[in-house]
Amino acid sequence: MFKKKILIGLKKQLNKELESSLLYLSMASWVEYKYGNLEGIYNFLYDHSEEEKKHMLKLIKYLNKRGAYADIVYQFNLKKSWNTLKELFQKLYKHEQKISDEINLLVDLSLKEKDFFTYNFLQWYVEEQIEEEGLSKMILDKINFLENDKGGLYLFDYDLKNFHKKNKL
Ligand code: OFO
Repeated sequence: MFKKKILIGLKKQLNKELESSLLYLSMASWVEYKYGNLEGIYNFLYDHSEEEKKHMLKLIKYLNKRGAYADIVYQFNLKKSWNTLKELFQKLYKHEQKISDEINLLVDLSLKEKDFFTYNFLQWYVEEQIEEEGLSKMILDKINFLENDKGGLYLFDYDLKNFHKKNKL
């Protein structure tokens, strides 16, 4: 049985993960439409959208298993276009930082409420956010480094394609 504050927090996080999945999906579609030749970048974003869905499913299963119905609320105000690839990846990095803050708050709450099952469950998300933030920062740093270098962008796209194959996101 969850305490009320924990239940609200976990359900909110579940919907944040769904929002993340849709944000990556929206970005993937935009990049594919605008830059059809940058398949490394848009496939990375499509695949990451699936990854976020897995984060959401983990929460759904945890809630349902412990007797709380994991209902889905999907009323998101998603951005649909960006001015540049750089702006898109800046937004993505900010988004991941925001998710990290939310996970931290949830961990803090689980300790305050002495819900050690949830504290333990959330450790997976803590680890994951270190990777997620690091990855989005690494991509943004590379994009910043490239500026308007088209040849560099081509190589970056290739890089991301291979990175993806290696990490099987
Ligand atoms: Fe679910 O980790 Fe990114 O947002």
